[in-house]
Amino acid sequence: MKKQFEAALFDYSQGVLSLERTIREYWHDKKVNATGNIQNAPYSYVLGMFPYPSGNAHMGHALVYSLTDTTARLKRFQGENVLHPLGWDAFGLPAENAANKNNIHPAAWTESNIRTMRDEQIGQMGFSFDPARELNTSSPEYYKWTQWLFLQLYKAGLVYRAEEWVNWDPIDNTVLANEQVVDGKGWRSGATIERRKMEQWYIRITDYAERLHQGLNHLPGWSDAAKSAQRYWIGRSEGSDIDFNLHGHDKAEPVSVFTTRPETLFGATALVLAPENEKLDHFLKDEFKRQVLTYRQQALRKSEVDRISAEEKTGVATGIEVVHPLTGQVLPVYVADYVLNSHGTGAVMCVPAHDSRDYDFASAMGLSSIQVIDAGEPVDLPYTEAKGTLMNSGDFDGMVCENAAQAITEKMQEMSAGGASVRYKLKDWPLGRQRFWGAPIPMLQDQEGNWLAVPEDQLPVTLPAKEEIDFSAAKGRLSLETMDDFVHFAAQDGQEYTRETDTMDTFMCSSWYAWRFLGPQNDDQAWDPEEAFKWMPIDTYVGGLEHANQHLIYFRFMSYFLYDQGLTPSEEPIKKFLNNGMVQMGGTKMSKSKGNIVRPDDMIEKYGADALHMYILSTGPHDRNFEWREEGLRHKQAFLGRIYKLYREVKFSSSLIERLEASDVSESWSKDLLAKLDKTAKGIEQEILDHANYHVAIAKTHEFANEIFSRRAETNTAEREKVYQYVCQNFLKILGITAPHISEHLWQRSFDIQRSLFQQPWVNIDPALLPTQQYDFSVPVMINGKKRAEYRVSALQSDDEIIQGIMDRKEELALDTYFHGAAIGKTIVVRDKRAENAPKMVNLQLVKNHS
Ligand code: ANZ
Repeated sequence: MKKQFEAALFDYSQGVLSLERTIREYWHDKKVNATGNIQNAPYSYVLGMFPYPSGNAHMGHALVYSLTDTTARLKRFQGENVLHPLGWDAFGLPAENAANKNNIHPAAWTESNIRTMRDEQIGQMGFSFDPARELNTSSPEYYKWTQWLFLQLYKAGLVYRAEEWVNWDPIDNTVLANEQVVDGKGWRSGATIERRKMEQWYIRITDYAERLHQGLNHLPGWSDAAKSAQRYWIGRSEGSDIDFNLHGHDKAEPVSVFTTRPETLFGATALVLAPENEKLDHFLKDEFKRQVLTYRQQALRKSEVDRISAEEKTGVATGIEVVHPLTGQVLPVYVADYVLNSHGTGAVMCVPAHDSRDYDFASAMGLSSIQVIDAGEPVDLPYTEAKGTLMNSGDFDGMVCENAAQAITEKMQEMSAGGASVRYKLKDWPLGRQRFWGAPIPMLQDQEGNWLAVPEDQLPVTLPAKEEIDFSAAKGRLSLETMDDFVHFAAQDGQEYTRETDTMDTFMCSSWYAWRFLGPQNDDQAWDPEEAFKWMPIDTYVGGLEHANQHLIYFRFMSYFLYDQGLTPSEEPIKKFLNNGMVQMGGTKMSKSKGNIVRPDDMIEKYGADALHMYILSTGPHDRNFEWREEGLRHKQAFLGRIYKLYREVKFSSSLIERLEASDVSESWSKDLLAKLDKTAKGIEQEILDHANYHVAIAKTHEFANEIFSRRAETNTAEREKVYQYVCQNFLKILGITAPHISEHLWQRSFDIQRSLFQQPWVNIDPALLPTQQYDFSVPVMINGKKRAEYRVSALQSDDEIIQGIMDRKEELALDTYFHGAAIGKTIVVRDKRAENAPKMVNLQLVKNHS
């Protein structure tokens, strides 16, 4: 037995690479992975975050796209239209660095990497990407529309230019957004970030801070981890602004502080400014100027993380004084680096008795403290809880904290010296990068220095081509600034203009790529809004949690903006977000720097793509990190080898058996096997689509395979033989969603069927056999062809009852937004004739209301 098994395994493992290659060619020739467009079928968009074309696909790619591929294949089987594309996030520094080093154009480096990754690495995995939907963000056909989008933001008043403190990466020589600074270091270079003052283009993303924050409450398909990362980053905090007038300068603008604890106002013994805060520079007397400027310079060299986490607080006096708005007392103003310029107003009131940072600072500076909250028992200072009643606070004495906070805030409002305020950590998005390899910002300056937008019909503003670059003059640093033909030009009006030489942050390119996949060859539009209404929001999006503070913020912002422009159907771009875990080896993340990389192509060469695909999905819940074990791959290959052998040995009658149900057979052997098939298929659907438990789906696949192996010797009646063949045919669909090559191969070889396995319907699940309550279940609610909700129905309800039920629960189902300005047209309740006419899907056609 063992010998035989090994022989068969030998067979499969010997032939697997050519088997897989042949199958991929077949899929390609037959366009099996083309995006569906069947009327009245749901539209499902399944997307993995697109890769940077570094030239090296890694195990993370294999993991992300294995998750999307299995989802996409299952949904196709279920008869849905599926969009499952792959593109390239192709602008960025590595290409530019490589180009500088080797005097080649970054485009050439990028293209050759794309070829390697597409044709040799990711291509070998056999993922069901539609090749017609490929895109490359560094191609002029793409970045023309990135520039167009910039102009739409500009027209909407969401782009402005300002001189601000920016994060400066001294290795990559460029500005970075806060999102790209991780623990005080540049996210690519690892350089300690400096602060510089520069004039820059900004996107007013903070206009959307509140909506981005609130939107998180309506994302049931996101993990709590992803939502809280976003919540933290947006950093909404409710509090009050309080104004302090400058002592001795009655006419001067007051200094505002932001506080979450307005009830402690009487405990303020100083006012502290962030070092970068220049608002009071004007009032600095000479004897203080020097120390303030020196301290500022020192602070600029520290990262924000180091500043707030430093145990010893430092600071300098400014000699400036302010007046307490309620006591009239004169308080000193300090500059200290524990106050950040980027938060609140860049100034705080220092309340040593009730805030530990202020307490440390006051101790270091010898400032006094005033206790203003009576905890009801003796406490050590600082007492930081907001529990107790007020003391030393004039008219507010005796009030409990919460009431006092409100009363003091109202008082400030009455005095026009502040009031309630909401502040966000999220900052406007500095867009320009002082780099060559990015989408040029489509702005011009006339000779007087006025900025103008490049007219839309003149897009794209293209990067200089290879022939236009003098590599010897570039001296290892390509820079648009030095390329005169790019910078200067005379327009038709005879005027001379200069172009903006900053290029856009690559996060701009990836903030809208999901829409471009709806028609990447479209020359007339960035995308057709009608397509967006079919496909968006994305049904399943897969990628790393490390993007929660970067890409996902920009992506959500863009979607809100596009929604406001009427170009996409929903504010949120992603219904279900699966954040994948990391592949580890020796307990740490696989990475080049650690030298613990296992390359997917090496593994494919040894075991085949199907084994890799199955292994990687079987290692545990998708969001957990997992330890790489090559042994696991060997097991998967052995498993596939056994299946291969079985299908070779069984004599099938070669024809397709369309449907077989319990009622068609008489032996309990047959009924039982059919029931197990249906239960397995249903279980896998639920595990993948409802619970994202891909590993459990694979366990179920193994379990059912064992059933097939063990029943093989029992097919001794005509009925059993037929049932067995039917089950073997259907098992290939189940196996196909995780091991597509071998399944297609066995399908083609064992049965005389012209069409691809992946163009077959999913296992026909006989509802009578399922243990789940068949009279109370969920059906998809489709609005204009796109699934928008799930609704629980009973098989006994009439069409009218179902439609009415949905209309009554519009809000609960989060469908109300689709009904704004629209009237209900045709309604269809699709029923399943094979399942006692139980409702299967509800279609609502909405028509725009023009009245
Ligand atoms: C007085 C006070 C008294 C405070 C007290 C706290 C406790 P969030 O927004 O949740 O981080 N703060 C305000 N702006 C700051 C800045 N630019 N840099 C550093 N700290 C800043 O917390 C807001 C609180 O953090 C504010 O409330 C302020 O200190 C401080 F018993 O004001 B509080």
